[in-house]
Amino acid sequence: MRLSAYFLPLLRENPSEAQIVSHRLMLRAGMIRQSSAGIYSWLPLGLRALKQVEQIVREEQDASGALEVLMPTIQPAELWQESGRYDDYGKEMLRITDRHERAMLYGPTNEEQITDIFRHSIKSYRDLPKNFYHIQWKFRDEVRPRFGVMRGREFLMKDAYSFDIDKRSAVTAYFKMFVAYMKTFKRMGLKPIPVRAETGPIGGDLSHEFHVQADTGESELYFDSDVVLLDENRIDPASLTVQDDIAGWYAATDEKHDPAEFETRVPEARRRHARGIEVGQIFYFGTKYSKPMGAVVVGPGDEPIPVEMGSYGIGVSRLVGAIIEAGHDDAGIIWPESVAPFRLGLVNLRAGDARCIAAADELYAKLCAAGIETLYDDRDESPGAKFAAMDLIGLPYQLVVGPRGIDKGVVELKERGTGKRQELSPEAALNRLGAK
Ligand code: 5CA
Repeated sequence: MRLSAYFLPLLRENPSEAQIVSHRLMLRAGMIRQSSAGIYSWLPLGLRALKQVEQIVREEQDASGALEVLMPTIQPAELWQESGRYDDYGKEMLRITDRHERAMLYGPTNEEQITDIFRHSIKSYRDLPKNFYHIQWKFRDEVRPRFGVMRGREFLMKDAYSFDIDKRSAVTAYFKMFVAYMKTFKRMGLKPIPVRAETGPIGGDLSHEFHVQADTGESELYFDSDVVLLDENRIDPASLTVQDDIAGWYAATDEKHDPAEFETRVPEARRRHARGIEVGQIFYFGTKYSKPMGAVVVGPGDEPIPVEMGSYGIGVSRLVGAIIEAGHDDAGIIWPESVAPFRLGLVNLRAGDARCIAAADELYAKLCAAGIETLYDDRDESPGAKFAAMDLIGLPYQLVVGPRGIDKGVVELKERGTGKRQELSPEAALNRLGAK
């Protein structure tokens, strides 16, 4: 993509409304634009990052065996009246009346909707287990939307819903998701901290939240620093002791924190008290929705069995902010390669110089041919402005073409994360980037 033809409305100044670094950087890098409180448009660069995050989430959900569906954002109130949550949910729910005076709502979550789909089509224990997920916009009329996409009112969530015949297999489904979540967040370059959590308005008695440690996080965590050693590849979701294995590491939100247990179980040197950003939460809640809504299957002995359910959320749009909180420096964002909106920024330092244009155009053509996602700064701007822009948007690599390099037959390759620079022949640079 040529920057001259792109839409990248960078801001020079720090926007005064942004209190945390990810919000500041997302605005300055032209990724998002606020529409109203807690509601954002995603501009081209931001949308590319959001799609990258979404795709990793999708791949790991698919790998876990969950089936992708797409449910609507607008739901009928009757479904929520059936589960009993219509009145409980309170002012966070955006209630809408259609032209026929029917009560509708903009979904804050989809337990009722998926249970309705399930009960209409799945009638036998033989069709279980099942896990359905979708990646869809949600609306919660938060009292205090803040920190940009971190606590929005409209936000993108991946939510999955599992259906099982009994508690044992429902808990297996729960820990399968636990493993999928660890893999998902690690692929994004994060160090997820899974903690025991309260279930809140979703309900149930088993829940974990997944956090990214950050001083700007809204949650307070107490954990054993060894929790980062938890290796999801060694968790067997079907084992009877899986809960004990995971409980082996002390990690809890402040609501679930037990100071006495913390002191007995965790040596002082490993006790951590830190803030975290909640990027996902999983719940096992048994028959909380299946019973009132009649999601019942016929069991092996022809007996009716209300199905055992769990639900599993990931804050897809929040993750974009969380990844930036975890990866930035004074100059701007530092994207992990897996979620970077482009892999490479190609910079022509002299937009008016025929030799530079020819060399940069040729590199650009080769990079495109090799399928390397490149943002090509071909604008007529000062070198300083170009370097600052590239550092701000934080693509993993920068390839710089300038007149002095051309005289020597070299280009400069810079790694954004380490700041390491290297002069290479154009061929060697393409090689390094895997384009040859
Ligand atoms: N139905 C369940 C699981 S599918 C559920 O709604 N869980 S949740 O309430 O924990 O939300 C799932 C994830 O969405 C959270 O872990 C968080 O990462 C994200 N999220 C929740 N509220 C917001 C918000 N206001 N802005 C951005 N992300 C949010």
